[in-house]
Amino acid sequence: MALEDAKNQVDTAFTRAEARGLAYENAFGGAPSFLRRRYSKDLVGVDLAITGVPFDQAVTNRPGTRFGPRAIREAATLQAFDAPYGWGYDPLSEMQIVDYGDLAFDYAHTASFPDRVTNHIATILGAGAGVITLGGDHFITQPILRAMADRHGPVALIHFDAHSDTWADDDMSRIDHGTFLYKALKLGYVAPETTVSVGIRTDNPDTCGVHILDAPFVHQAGVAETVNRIKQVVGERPCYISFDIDCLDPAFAPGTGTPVWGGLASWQAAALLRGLAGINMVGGDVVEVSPPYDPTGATAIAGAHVATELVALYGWTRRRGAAG
Ligand SMILES: [Mn+2]
Repeated sequence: MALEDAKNQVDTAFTRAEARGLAYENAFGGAPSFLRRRYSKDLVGVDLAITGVPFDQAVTNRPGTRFGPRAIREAATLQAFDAPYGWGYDPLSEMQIVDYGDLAFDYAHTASFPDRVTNHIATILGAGAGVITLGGDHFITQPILRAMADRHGPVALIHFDAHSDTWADDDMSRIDHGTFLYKALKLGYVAPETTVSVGIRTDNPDTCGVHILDAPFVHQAGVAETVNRIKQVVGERPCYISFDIDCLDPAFAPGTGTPVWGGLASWQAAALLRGLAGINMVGGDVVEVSPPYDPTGATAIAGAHVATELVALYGWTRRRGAAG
C-alpha cells in the first residue's frame, strides 16, 4: 500500500530499486530528486534523463535562476505519488526515467560554459536517452539546441515566453539570455519557418521570421486554436519545447528575472501542453525559475508542473513510435 510505503521509505532518490513506477515517500522529507526519480549517471536502458543547469550569469535584470533546478526538484516531490493528471497513462511507469543531476561547470569561466552544456546534453543523447533540462536562465537553451541539432538536424521549436529572445546580436561570444533564439536561428540549430513563439507580450519588431502567437492571441483565440496553430508550424518534425516560466503571468510565476503582465494563466499552459500530445517531441526545458523572488514557491511549483507535462509529452511521443 502506498501509505505504508510512505511511512517506511525515505531517500528513494537513491534507495529505489526500480527506475519505473510512482514514488511513495513523505513529501516533506528525504533527498529531493525530480519526481523522486533515482539519481544516476548510468544511462544504460534509460529512456529519459532529467538534468539541471543551475546558471544565471546571462540575465539582463534579476539573477537567481541558479537556484531553479533545486527548487523545481523540491516542488516536484508533491507530484511523485500520482500519474500526471489528464493523460490517461503513466509515463513514470512506462519509461525508465532518472534524475541525471546537475551540470558541473566553473562559474568563473563563462567562456567555456556553452560547450560544457552542449557536451552534457550530447552525452545524454549519445547514450540513447531523451533529456529534459531544468534551468537556469534562457541562455542555456542555445547550447542545448546545438546538441539537439547535431543529433537530429535542425529541430522545430515551440518557444513559450513573454519575450521574443530574438534581439539582434552577432557577437557569438556574448552570453545573453535575451538572444538565445536569434543566435540559434543564425547558427542553424532551428529554422524560422518551423519555430513558433507563444505568449509574447513585449515589443520587438525583428521577429527573425518566427511565427508569433502572442499572449493576446492566446487569450482571444483560445487554447484549442492555439494548439492547432502550433501543430501547423511544427508538423511531424523532430520538435523541441523551451518553456520560459515568464510566459506565465506574474500572478502565477512572480519568481523570474523579467516578469511582464498580461501573460498566460497556469490553466492555459496546462491545457496547451496537454493539447500538444501527438507532436514528435525530442526534448525540452523549463527555464527562468528564480526562487529568490518568490517566497511562496508558486513559481517553482509551476516549473515542476511544466516539467512533468514535458515528461508526459515525451512519453506520448515514444508511445506512438515517432521519436526522431
Ligand atoms: Mn526567454
